[in-house]
Amino acid sequence: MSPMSETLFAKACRGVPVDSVPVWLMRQAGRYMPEYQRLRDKGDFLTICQDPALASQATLEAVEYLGVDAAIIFSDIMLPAAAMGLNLEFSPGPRIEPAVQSDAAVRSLKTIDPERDLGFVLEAIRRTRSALPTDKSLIGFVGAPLTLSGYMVEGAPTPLWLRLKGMLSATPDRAHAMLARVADAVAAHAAAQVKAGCDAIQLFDTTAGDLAEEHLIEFAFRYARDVIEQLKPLGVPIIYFARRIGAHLDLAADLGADVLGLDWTVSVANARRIVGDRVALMGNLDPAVLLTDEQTIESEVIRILGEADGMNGFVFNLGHGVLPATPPAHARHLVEVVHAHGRRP
Ligand code: 1CP
Repeated sequence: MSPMSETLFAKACRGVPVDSVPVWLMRQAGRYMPEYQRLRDKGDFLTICQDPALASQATLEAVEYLGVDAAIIFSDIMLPAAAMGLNLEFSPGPRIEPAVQSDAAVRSLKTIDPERDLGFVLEAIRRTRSALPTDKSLIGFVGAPLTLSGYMVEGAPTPLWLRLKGMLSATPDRAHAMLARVADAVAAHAAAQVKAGCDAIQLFDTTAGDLAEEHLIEFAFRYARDVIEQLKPLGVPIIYFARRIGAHLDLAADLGADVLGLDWTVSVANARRIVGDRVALMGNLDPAVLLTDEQTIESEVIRILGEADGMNGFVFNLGHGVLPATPPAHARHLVEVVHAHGRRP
C-alpha cells in the first residue's frame, strides 16, 4: 500500500500525523457479542477458527457492529501449537495434552508450514481482506514465543505459571531450545498472514509481565525481538502487547516494534515520558470500565485521550480483551466517543 492510501490506523502506528485517533478492541469478536454467540450455535470455537467463511464472518460482524478502524482476524494464539504437533482442544479454554515437559518433547516439536498446517487462517484472511472496506486495516496476530510456550508447558491457562517458571529457572537450556523453535513457528505464521493480506501484526505477550525482570529480558524480550526482526522486512506495522510491564517500557521500546500496547497499570502519559518518540502507543482503558455506564465510559475516554497528548502515534484500545459480561452497546459507545473526542477540530 502506498503511503498516500495508508489507513488511519497504519498512519497512527507509524507516528505520522493524523486528524483523528483510530480505535479497535482486543477480543472485539468475542463471547460478549450476540452475533458471535449465534455462530457458536453452529459449531465449537475450533470449528469456527478452521472454517474460513465462519471465521471471516465473525471478524467482519464485529467491525460492522462496532465501527472500529481495524479488524483482527478471528483465530487464536494456540493454533500454531497444534501445527507443531501437539494435541489442542478448547473446553472452553485451551488444553494441550500432553503438555511439553521434557527435552524430548521439545525436540519433537515440528517445524510448521503455514500454508499446509494453518491454511484455513490464511484463507480466512484473504476472504476478510477482500470484503473489508479499504479504509480499515486487517490485523493478523501470533502469541509471542514466551506466552505461547507458557501454554504449551502448562497445558492450560493458570494464574501462577509455575511449570513455565520452573523451566526458565531450572532448565534454561530446554527453555531456550523451546523458545527458539516457537519463535520460528510464530514468525513463519505471522509472515504468511501478511502475505495473505494482513496490514499489521500484533504479538500477544500477555504472560511476559509475570516474570522476574532477568527472565523477562532473557526469555520474553529476546525471542519477541527475534520474531520482530524476522517480520520487519515485510514492512507492515508491528504491535507488541504485554501486560504489567510498566517498569520495563524503556527496554520494550527497543524491541523493534512500531507500537507498544499498554495495559491500564501504567498511564499513557507516563509511558510516553519513558518511551519518547521511539514507538507509537496503544491502549489502555481497563475493560472493567465497559461494565459501568455510558457517561463513565465517555469521561474515561476523555481522560486517556488527554494523556495521549495530541493525536499522533496513538491507537485507542482496551488494556486487555473485552470481558464476556460486557454489554455490546457499551463497546459500541466507546468507539463512538473515541471518534467524537479524538478528532482535530
Ligand atoms: O467461544 C469460546 O468459548 C472461545 C472463546 C475464545 C475466543 C473468542 C478463545 C478461547 N479465543 C478467542 C479468540 C481470540 N483469542 C482472538 C480473536 C480475535 C479478537 O480479538 O477478536 C484473539 C486475538 C485471541 C488471543 C488469545 N488467545 C490470547 C492472547 C490475548 C489475551 O487475551 O490474553 C490468549 C492468551 C489466548 C488463549 C485462549 N483462547 C481462548 C481462551 C479462553 C484462552 C485462554 C486465555 C483467556 O482466558 O483469555
